[in-house]
Amino acid sequence: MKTILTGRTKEVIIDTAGPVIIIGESINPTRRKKLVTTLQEGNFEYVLELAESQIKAGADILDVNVGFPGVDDVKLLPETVKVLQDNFDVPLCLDSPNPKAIEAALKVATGKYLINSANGEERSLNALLPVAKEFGAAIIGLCMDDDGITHDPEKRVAIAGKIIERALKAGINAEDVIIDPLAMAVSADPQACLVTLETIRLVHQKLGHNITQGASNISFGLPDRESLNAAFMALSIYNGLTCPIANPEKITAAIRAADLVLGRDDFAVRFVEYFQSRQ
Ligand code: THG
Repeated sequence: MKTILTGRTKEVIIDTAGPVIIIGESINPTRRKKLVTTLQEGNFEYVLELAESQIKAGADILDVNVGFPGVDDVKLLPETVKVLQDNFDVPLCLDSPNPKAIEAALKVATGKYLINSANGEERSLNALLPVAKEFGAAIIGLCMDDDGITHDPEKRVAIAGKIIERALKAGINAEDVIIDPLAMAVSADPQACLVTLETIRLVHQKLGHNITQGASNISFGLPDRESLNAAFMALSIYNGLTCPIANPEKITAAIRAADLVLGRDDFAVRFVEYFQSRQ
C-alpha cells in the first residue's frame, strides 16, 4: 500500500514495503523553550532553522506542532505552515489536538498534507474525517478510543480497523489512513514497548496499512535516549513501521542501517550517501 503526500512540487511516497520515510519531530515546543519564546514574538527564524537542519539530516516530511499554553493555534498553525511552505518543499504533518487549527492550516496548504491526528473516539472521528475528506488530506489514526488506552495489542488493532472503516465510509481512500500504534515511555511501564511492537506487527499483517509513531516518546525520563530510541526503531521497522516521527539528526543513521539490513538498499547506496553527507 502506498500513501502519497505532496509539498508544493515534491512528492513523497510512503510504501508499506519500505524504505522508511522520516517525519521530523523537532518543530514541537516540548522542552524547546526557544520555540515558544520566538513564536510568541511572531519570529519564525528558529522554526525555519529547525526545518532546514532536519531536512539536511534526512527528514522527508516535517511535523508541525505549535501547541503551548495560551497559544491561539487556529491563528498560529496556519501562519507557521505558510512560512514553512514558502521556504521548503516537503509535505507537512499538522500536529494539533484542535480540529479547528488543523482545518485552518489545511485552508492555506499548498500540498497534500497529513493530519496528526484522529483517534477512535466518536468526537475525534466526527470532527476530523469530514475535514480530511474536504481537503483531500491523509490522516493518522491513533489506536485509542472512548475507553482510553488498552494494553492489549489485539484491541489496539481492532480500534485501528474501526478507524479505517469509518474513514472509508467518510469517502477517504484506505491508503490515506496511517495507523499509530501508540508508543509510550518504557520508564513508566516495562511492557510498553512490547505492546507497541506487537501492535505494529499485527497492523502490518492484518490491515496492511502504513504505520507511524512518535518514536522518541519511549525514552522520556531515561539517560542515553539515543541508544534506546535506535534499538526500538530497528525493532519497530522490522515489524512494519514505515514513517516514524523522530529526530532525524539523531536517528537517520540507524534508520538507513535498518533499511540496509532488511534488503531495501541495494549496494548500500543510501547508507553510504548518508554517511558521506554527514562527514
Ligand atoms: N504520535 C503522533 N504524533 C506525535 C506523537 C505520537 N506528536 C508528538 C510526539 N508524539 C512526537 N514528537 C516528539 C517531539 C519531541 C520529542 C519527543 C516526541 C522529544 N524532544 C526532546 C526532549 O523532550 O527532550 C527535545 C529535543 C531533542 O533532544 O531532540 O523527546 O506519539 N501521531
